[in-house]
Amino acid sequence: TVRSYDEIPGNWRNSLASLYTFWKLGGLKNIHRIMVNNFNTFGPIYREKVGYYESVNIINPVDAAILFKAEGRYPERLTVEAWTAYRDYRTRRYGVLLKNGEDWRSSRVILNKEVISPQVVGNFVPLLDEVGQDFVSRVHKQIERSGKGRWTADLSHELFRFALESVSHVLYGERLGLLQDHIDPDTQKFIDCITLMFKTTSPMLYIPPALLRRVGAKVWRDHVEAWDTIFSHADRCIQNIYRKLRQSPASDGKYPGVLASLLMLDKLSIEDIKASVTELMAGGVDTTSITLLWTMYELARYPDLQEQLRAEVQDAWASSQGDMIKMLKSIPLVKGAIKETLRLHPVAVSLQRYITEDIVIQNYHIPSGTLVQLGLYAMGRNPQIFPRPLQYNPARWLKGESHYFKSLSFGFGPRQCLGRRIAEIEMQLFLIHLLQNFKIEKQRQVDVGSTFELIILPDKPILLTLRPL
Ligand code: HEM
Ligand code: 2DC
Repeated sequence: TVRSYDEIPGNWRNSLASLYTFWKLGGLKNIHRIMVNNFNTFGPIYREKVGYYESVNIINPVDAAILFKAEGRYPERLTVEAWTAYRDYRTRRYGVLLKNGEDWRSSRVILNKEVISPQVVGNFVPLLDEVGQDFVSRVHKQIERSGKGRWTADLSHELFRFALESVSHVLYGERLGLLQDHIDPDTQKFIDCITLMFKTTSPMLYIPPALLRRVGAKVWRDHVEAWDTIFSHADRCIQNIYRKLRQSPASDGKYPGVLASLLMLDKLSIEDIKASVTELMAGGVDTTSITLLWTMYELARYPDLQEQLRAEVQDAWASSQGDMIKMLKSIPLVKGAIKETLRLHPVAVSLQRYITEDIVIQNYHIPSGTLVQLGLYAMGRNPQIFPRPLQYNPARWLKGESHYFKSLSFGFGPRQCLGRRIAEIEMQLFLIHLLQNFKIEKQRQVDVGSTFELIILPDKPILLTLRPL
């Protein structure tokens, strides 16, 4: 017999007890580890009430499958209220990230065609390849300058620039020039504001932004300022393309980028296009850059694995004769490495859906309308799900074993990450070029942990050394 909703284990009846564990385990910046701790205490399903939202948390791939079957026609995540509050405050339109219902679906269907459909993503390859090559040139130049035959740095800033240059090339069909020595201060400010926007979002998961706004709290003011900068900078980029397109409509058969394609398609209003393209631009910076930084860190820790990957890349290069689309089809271990990085260091601590029908998970009844969260970070580190979970082992994604609902770093189904294909191609090409040119090394004995600032980030700077092969 199925047990009732109220029998689900957890401290949900006692918010004070939850608050105590929350605080004792380091609170806000530790959410991912608190979730691991909760699964260890309560088992594979628990119910909780933290701050103003209540949820049921699950960890097993088979349970994830049940969850996603009940997501309905208009899948909905936990609303990040800070983000909607900002748009309401400034009377700005929601983009695809924040829309829901039919409004979301109609935008998403059109965006899918221009951003993740197999018919268009081939167009992104030469654009992203060019940026990858330029990153390598920049590193060679820095090595030369150092006079030491190597370059040691906290590469996060370089990677932010690389990621913004990449996503902009795809969105606008134009280079911003961020891999040159001198970077426009407004662009640097844009990059800094994305990080600040994420950082100021996390406290507002627990304290309602409307309240913080009323008392004039600093986090709210910083959050508003961050989004203001993001929107005004993105607006300038968008206006620039819009103006050019009106002066001389592209017709030379060259792929013009996502924004121009959307404008020419003429199926979304300009305001809708602006809102979603701004989200794509902002969503395309910290996500891929940090994932690449973690990947370089892991490859520096496992030099033999790094050589294996390099060998795969060299073989693929030889057999594809410079045809990058072909090349991307023959690097399974590089792709496994990206999956492996996201298993241990996911961008999103959890995936969430409001279920649209009653379901049974772990023999508990969960009513329609409940917010159910899959603990992505906890799942990736669970030894029952991934044997020897702390081992960075890209080959685990190649073997014959089942990967049923285990590869969920970009989410699942029609509401999954819209930038997924851009992100994947960008990261694969980056790693190809990097491995073909440099050895990646790290300082001895520095173990890097992680911290939650809405997305999961390294808790200290990662110093890496790049040495020409
Ligand atoms: C949504 C992860 C890069 C734009 C999401 C979601 C996840 C995610 C987990 C929620 C999916 C769900 O609820 O099922 C990642 C990871 C990335 C990445 C791991 C890179 C390593 C990007 C990039 C962009 C982007 C590069 C923009 C170019 C978006 C947008 C959504 C989204 C717009 C909302 C889609 C919707 O609500 O319909 N991402 N993301 N992401 N991501 Fe990403
Ligand atoms: C954060 O409890 C923790 O891809 C919350 O590129 C639940 C939650 C809801 C939505 C998630 C968010 C978490 C993490 C960051 C995500 C976001 C959806 C999209 C966003 C995963 C897990 C992200 C980083 C987008 C951001 C685009 C934005 C800057 C315009």
